[in-house]
Amino acid sequence: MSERKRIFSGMQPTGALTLGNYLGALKNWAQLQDEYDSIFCVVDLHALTIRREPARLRADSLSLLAQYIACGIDPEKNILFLQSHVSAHAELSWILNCYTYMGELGRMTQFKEKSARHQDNINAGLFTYPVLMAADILLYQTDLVPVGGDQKQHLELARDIAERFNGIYGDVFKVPEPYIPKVGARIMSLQEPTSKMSKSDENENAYITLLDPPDAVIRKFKRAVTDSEASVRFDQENKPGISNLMTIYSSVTGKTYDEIEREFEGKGYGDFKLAVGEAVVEALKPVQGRYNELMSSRDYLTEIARKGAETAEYLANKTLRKVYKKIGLVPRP
Ligand code: ATP
Ligand code: LTN
Repeated sequence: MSERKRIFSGMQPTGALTLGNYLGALKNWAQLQDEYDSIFCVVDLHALTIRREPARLRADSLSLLAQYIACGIDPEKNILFLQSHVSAHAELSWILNCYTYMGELGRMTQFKEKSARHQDNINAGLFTYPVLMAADILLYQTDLVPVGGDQKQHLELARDIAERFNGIYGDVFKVPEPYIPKVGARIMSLQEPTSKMSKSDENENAYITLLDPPDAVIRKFKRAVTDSEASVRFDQENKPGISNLMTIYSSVTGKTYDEIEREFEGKGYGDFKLAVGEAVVEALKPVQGRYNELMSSRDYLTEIARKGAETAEYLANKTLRKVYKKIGLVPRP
């Protein structure tokens, strides 16, 4: 690889991606891929923290790879692979567990939220999830990690772990920086605009997926929860629903909030919701077309994953060997 700076990011194969995943992260991956050496991972090991049907997990993993490519991630220019194909992730994760404190992990908002939501399965993996994420990032000497706003805390922990480790053993890891978009870092639920749009929401009217057909997209936007004031104006605090729709519209069309306010001056919410829906349908059309093509060429997808894992493994093992040596494990004769 060249001397360009490096990006690493990943998503869990837990079903079709939402507009939140796209606007918060994937759109930036696509924009940054020309400037950076990029590694994009399907983090299938992370997805095990929630009980899944094996066949579903298998199908979702290749489907996620296809969604990355359909959203414009070029498999010729970037490394695309499945986390479980490179064993260094699990290995470094164990090591880093020994350099991470219970207190730090207990403070993670995502752990608190997920353990409240899955009370019947608060497993140790859910607790150490951010350590595996730190391993993902640190293995590749990553400069920049493009993610949505909800991952900021996990990234700060990854930085703390890297600095702690480097403090003891010298410069082993590059300390990564987060890359979080100014607009779209936190797309909210269409039904409950004060909580995050999430693909695991029980109410499917709460989220738009990249694979939703046009009529579903329009219907979900029409039903989006708003306020009773009937003026299209950005005010996150008092008008979270409308502000969220404005964020989506702005991210998809590139229009500023001021331009949007002017465009819908004197018009009702019905017109605005329809315009947002139509803009999203337009944006998703090419993505869905490419996705369907890719899903019918399974061999092409598995070949990308195979090649990606090969390169990723080479890079990851360089770091892992260095770590093993630094901490005093005897090199394999
Ligand atoms: P969950 O079902 O737990 O909500 P998720 O949608 O957060 O899962 P992940 O695979 O964990 O899915 O997240 C992938 C990426 O999408 C991360 O970078 C995350 O920050 C980003 N992301 C997720 N939801 C949103 C959202 N509502 N707005 C902006 N970015 C988001
Ligand atoms: N925890 C992330 C997914 C993730 C990730 C990563 C993101 C796992 N490993 C490495 C960036 C870099 C999430 O979005 N829930």
